[in-house]
Amino acid sequence: MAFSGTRSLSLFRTNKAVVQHAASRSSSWWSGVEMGPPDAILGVTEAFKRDTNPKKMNLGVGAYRDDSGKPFVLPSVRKAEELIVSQKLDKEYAPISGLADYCRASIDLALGEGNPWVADGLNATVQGISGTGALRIGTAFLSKFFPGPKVAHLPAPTWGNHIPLFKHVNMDVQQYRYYDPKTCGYDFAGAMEDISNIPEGSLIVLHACAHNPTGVDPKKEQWDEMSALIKKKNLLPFFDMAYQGFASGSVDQDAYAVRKFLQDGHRILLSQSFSKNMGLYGERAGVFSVVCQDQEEAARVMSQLKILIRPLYSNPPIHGARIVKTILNDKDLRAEWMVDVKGMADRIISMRSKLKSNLEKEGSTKDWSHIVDQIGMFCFTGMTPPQVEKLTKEYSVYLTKDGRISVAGVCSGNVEYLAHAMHQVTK
Ligand code: KET
Repeated sequence: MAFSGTRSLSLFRTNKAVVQHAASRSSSWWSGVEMGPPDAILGVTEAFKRDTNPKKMNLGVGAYRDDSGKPFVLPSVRKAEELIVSQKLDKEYAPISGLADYCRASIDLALGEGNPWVADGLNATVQGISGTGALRIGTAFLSKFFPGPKVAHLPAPTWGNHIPLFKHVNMDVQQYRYYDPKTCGYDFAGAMEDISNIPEGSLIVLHACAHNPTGVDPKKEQWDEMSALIKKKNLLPFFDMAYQGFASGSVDQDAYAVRKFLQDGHRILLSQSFSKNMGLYGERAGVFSVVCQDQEEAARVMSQLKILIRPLYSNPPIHGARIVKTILNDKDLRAEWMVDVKGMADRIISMRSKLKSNLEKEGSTKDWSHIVDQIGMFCFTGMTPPQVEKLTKEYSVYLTKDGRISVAGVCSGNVEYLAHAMHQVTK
């Protein structure tokens, strides 16, 4: 128990004190607080850290590792940091909405340089505490102002934290078909049917690219059809873009859906994260935007976003945002960053094929083609919860219970071990 030592010990010295202690325990403020479960994703890292097996692998959280299995700080990020330090900047508060030039560079990255929506001032964009914080501002805004049903329609499955993000603001969650376990691919027909049954004027959440946890994205033509249907049903699309650049290696290609929906006349919500594509996990650099009808509406929305943020955390941290804007606004650093992103995406792709070929070498007769067909950081392996449990218990390979592995955590030195372990538990 985590009670402070000296005080509770002195209470035990006399019988009277013991009685006092017991009485105060039963009437404690927090006696009704139940022990909660560990987080489905971050709890995996906690368990991994406790394991003493030298062969252990953490394929739980989506965090990129270099080919020797070490956390990776992008060379472009290191350079940006050196530039920032050399400028001896102050540590004043950021505005409530964050650093303006950071917000501008970020939304331009998503919507494209010189895009008409930013040029026309239609976006209300604020800095968020990374992707999660950006989503949390979004859910707070929706809960207060969304005129449609207070229900979020999410893909099945979706990133685990999406559900509590909506529940925390008292919104309900429903899920539309997305993943087909039979093909380990996108259930386009099922998704279209379910979307066509969502009540008009509702909210739909879409993963902009590199869907988590499945690694399965709609094709361009499928996005086009989804956009048309979602327009017809007058649904409000909320794009979560946590992996721009990680699917294809190109930030522009990965923004296809977001830009296409805007071109088709949708007014969207958008959350962005630089955790993955700049490797800024702990810096918490994110962005939330509402693309509005006109400038006057954008100004009203912006005023309310600031009113929501102020009591939540007042204003956001500055260091990560400075890194991002330094990279995005400097031609050479930006070009170097694009190479860094492509390098990370390519290393993941090469690990996918190595994992598949090593499974075949092990003698596995299962069809593992989805390992190479899926994209982004994750592979939804199809392993069952008992197989996952065995993989962790007997081989110290840590992953989420749904069978998702972060391919970004696999490297040349452990891919054979992983294939061996996966074959052992699935044969
Ligand atoms: N959206 C999605 C789809 C997502 O996968 C994550 C993170 C986030 C938003 C938020 O990222 P942030 O670090 O707040 O910028 N996903 C990984 C980490 C996590 O669960 O927190 C993961 O799924 O492993």
